[in-house]
Amino acid sequence: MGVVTVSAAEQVVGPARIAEIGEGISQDELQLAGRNHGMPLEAMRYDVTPIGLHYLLIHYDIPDVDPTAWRLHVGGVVESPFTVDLDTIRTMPRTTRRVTIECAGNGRARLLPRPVSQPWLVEAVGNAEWTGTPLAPLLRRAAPTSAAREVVFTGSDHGVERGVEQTYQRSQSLAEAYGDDVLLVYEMNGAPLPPQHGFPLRLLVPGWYGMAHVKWLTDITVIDSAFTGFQQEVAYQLRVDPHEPGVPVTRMEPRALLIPPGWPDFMTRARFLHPGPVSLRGRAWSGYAPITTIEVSSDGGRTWHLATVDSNAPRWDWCGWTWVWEARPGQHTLCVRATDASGRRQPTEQPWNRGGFANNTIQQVPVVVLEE
Ligand SMILES: Nc1nc2c(c(=O)[nH]1)N[C@H]1C(S)=C(S)[C@@H](COP(=O)(O)O)O[C@H]1N2
Ligand SMILES: [Mo]
Repeated sequence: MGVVTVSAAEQVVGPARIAEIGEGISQDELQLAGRNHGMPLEAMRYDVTPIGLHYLLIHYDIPDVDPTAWRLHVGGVVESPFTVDLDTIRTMPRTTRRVTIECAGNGRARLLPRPVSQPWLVEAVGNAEWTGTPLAPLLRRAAPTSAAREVVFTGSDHGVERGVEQTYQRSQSLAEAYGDDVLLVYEMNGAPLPPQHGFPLRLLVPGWYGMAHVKWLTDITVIDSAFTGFQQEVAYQLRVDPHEPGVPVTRMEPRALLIPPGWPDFMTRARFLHPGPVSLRGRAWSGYAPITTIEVSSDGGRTWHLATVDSNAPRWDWCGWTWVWEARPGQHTLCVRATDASGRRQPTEQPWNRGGFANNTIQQVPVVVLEE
């Protein structure tokens, strides 16, 4: 199997475009937004996101996979390369885990200036119950040689991005790939993985932004160098200047989101509600450390109040939080911010980079509380 592609870094790849100030969302961005939908925020009411409400991000096309012909190849710098079919993977030790996945580009469309790509607002997240088998035993069976350094995961989807023709590929360090929580999954919410989420098999690296969870997996290739594929070295790097080396995008920064209360206006989605006590709730997650504190503000972030956090959530499951707001007539801006046990806290100022990645700026929800 020819799996590890020509280094994208060796090709001449132009920087992604940044929109002019005031430039509207284009037809190209609208086309992406239609294919790759977000999770309606009210779906945070469900502990596990129903499959059709989970966000989607598909760089190219959903590949046409024949499950009877499909095989997973494990090879590269290993003593014992092997190939397995789906039925065999299903007989391997089985684990189910709730894992929150968020796209690294979540929040991009609100950045100023706006990086031109999939124009997410804040809905690029979902929390599913994934079932599969741990990756580590398969790696051990292949027996990486002493030269092994990284593991490349290849999907079967193919396309072109900024002039580079490619098959979707991402790598992990050998240590990260051996992690206890890393799974090869074939079920989502108790059903076979649906086509849009990676049928028949996807990689799950809990805690990491979406791009790491390679869908439509066909190849696991151990390599003796640092992987330089497009999705590793060109995309998913934090850069302000297009020519700087970049910092790789890895784990999810902490974020809390609020289920917008009341009822929305159809076009603007501005919110209205009646005065009185309102139970505000939502979810929060971080790929670095458990969530320790959720604070809510009803005055645009001037004053903050401690919310009650459900700290019993399993590690990679988003945690619920609630706070009762005494809503008085008038206009208000509701905000929520999360802090995790590593000390990371959501910023007020946007963390701007050219890709619009890892932007966990505090969510703002303007509401109008009506007169009695
Ligand atoms: N093979 C492959 N895997 C992929 C992608 C892709 O386009 N192709 N998109 C990635 C990105 S950027 C994200 S955010 C998540 C989205 O997962 P979901 O569509 O199941 O929510 O899948 C990741 N895995
Ligand atoms: Mo993503």
